[in-house]
This record gives sequence, C-alpha cells and structure tokens, in this order.
Amino acid sequence: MKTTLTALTAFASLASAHFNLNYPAARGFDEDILGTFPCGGQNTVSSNRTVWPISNGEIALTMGHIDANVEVLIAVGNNPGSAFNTVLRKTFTEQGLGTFCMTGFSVPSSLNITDGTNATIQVVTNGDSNGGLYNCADITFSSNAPAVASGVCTNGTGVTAVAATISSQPNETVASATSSGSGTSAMGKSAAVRGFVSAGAGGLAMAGAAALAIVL
Ligand SMILES: [Cu+2]
Repeated sequence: MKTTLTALTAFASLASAHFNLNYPAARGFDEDILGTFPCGGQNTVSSNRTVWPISNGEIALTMGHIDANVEVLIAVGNNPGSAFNTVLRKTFTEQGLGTFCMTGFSVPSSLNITDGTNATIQVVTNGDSNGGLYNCADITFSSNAPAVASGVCTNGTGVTAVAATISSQPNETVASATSSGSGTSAMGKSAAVRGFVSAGAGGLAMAGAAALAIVL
C-alpha cells in the first residue's frame, strides 16, 4: 500500500509541475501556459534583472518530469521578443525529479557581450504531449557578477544529465525520429518514452498509466 501511495504522489507531480527556472530568476511562472512560445506566457520583461556572468554562468532548474530534453538559448537586447537565435547549451537529456544545476555557461564572443549588456535566457524542455515547455530569465551581463548563493544551484538525488538521443530542438516532434528505435539501454528507453509522450492527445495520460502499472 505504501508503494501505491508513493506511485500516485509521483504521478501527481509528473502531471502538474513541468519545470521551474529558479536561477537566474524567471520572469514569472504559470504552469497552465508553460507551453506557450517563447517564454511560457511570460511576455513582460522583468524590471528586476539578474546580474549574470559573461563566463561560467549557472542556471538552476527544478524538474517535474521523470526525464526531459533540455536546451538553453539566449537573445541579446532589452526586449528581444522571440529572437532566441543563439544556443548556449545544445539539447541534452536530463533524468530524475527535483533540483538540477547547469554550470559552465559562456557566451559566444560573436555576440559582442560587454558589461551592462542586457539579454534574455530561454530554457526549453519537452516532456508533455504537445511539445515544448518554456521559461525565460532577463539578465544583465557583468564580469563582476556575484557568486551564486550556496544551495541555489544543486542537484537532487538521482538527477543526471546524459547525451541527447536526438539533435533537434526539444520543442520539435520527435516521434518519427525515435518510434523505430527499440533499444533496451537507458537511452533507448528514454527515447521511447519521449516518442510515446509526443504521440498526440492522450499521450501523457497513457504514459502516466503505463508508469503506474510498472511501479505497481
Ligand atoms: Cu509537465
């Protein structure tokens, strides 16, 4: 019985949490419209930008899916709209629930970033039935940005990052690219889950039921 309750609790968080962008501070968060491009429905630039370093930046998330593809992009400017044309971190696969810390971000020199340049970071994940989930953080670059406070960027138990099994953006439909795969490795299983979840209406509910069946 204890196992059943644990499984149901896990399913509840899987269905509702999506992901949170904790640092740099997100513009806002509304889980119901997190799938709205480009910033999860948060279209107003924050009046309180995070001062973020030009090299060795960190990004802290909380993951609400058992696995997800993650990509980080950036748009330079005070109010760059949807011009997230530069990839800061290519798509990879994150596995596990809870806090997730990405480190070692450096902006390409081609962007001509200097102290005081404003920009917006976009974090994209997949994992729901209708493709991408989005959130954005408005930043000001500084070579003297303060260190991230301890405890802000951490990894929850069992949270890991592995190479992505696809090279496309996580908001693209991957069913056709992965549906033929029948690998039994951890990465093969991950790809199969993604293909299943992106299969269309009802996919998420079916995936949840399947997960429950396995755990029970
Ligand atoms: Cu979700």
